[in-house]
Amino acid sequence: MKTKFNLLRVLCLLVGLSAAAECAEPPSCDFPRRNIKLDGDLNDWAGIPPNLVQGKEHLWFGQGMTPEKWTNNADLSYQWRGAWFGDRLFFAVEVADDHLVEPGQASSFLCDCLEIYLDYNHQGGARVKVLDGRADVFARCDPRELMGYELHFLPENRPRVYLDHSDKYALGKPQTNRFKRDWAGKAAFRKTPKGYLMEVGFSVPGVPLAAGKILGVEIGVCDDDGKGRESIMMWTGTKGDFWLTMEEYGKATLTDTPKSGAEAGGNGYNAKNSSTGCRGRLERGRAAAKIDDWMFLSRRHEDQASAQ
Ligand SMILES: [Ca+2]
Ligand SMILES: [Ca+2]
Ligand SMILES: [Ca+2]
Repeated sequence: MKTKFNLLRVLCLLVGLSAAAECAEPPSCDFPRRNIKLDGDLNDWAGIPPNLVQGKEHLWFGQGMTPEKWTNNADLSYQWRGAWFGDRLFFAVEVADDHLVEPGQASSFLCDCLEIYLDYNHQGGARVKVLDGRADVFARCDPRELMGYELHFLPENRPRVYLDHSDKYALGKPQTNRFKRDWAGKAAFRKTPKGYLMEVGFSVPGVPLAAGKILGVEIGVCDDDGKGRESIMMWTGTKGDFWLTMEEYGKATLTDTPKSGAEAGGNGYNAKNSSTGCRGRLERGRAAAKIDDWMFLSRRHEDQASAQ
């Protein structure tokens, strides 16, 4: 009987694996064409479904961050949306964070901080392509080497912006003026009952936009609750080196017409049904766990067979 029971479990796991395999790609969403006013009021985003980033599957670990330092979705979680108009990209990020802390760490990314990663040609590969053979990728910043961008935004009344590693994201060396001047950039911030929201828009220099264009996108939000950075949550749930490689970024397609929540991709999120749709890599993570389970069960099955 035991053997039959285990065989049944193995079969169930295999069915689960094939279902998960259909969702093995990174997450994707649409950026509808819509002009957005960057004023901290999100009414102009109505009808665009948010991508939900909630739950421990989205945590990235390393650099002193461990699972225990994240309590729950009230400690840190978020949802985000994207849009485009002309040559500008827009992002709205609503963050739940129980303690919004004034930036006080040495680097922007060690503070409460929004990070946007852009693979503007959706080419994957290294985000910084070293031309001079140096070992330390970030020892200098050559604009010709930037295959993609890592942007940081600090949640404060006049958000400081960091564009690249010219000054290694040192807190005291923001690039906000360059963001305004060269990127036609603007960032708005507002406190909310559960945390804060940020609404940002910019034109990536030299990158024209058009309907149908696909961007690689990764979003991260860092959390400092007063004792330094404790957590970062990634949209894709990657556990990889997202600041170095664009291989696992999600896919954002610029579309001409807004779509309803059910059609628009994203996480398939709407208020009544937050668990539908393809969750991309998170499903793959679960699939990996199931493979381990399956191998474990197989071994157990073999053990039992040889014992009989
Ligand atoms: Ca607005
Ligand atoms: Ca927090
Ligand atoms: Ca915080």
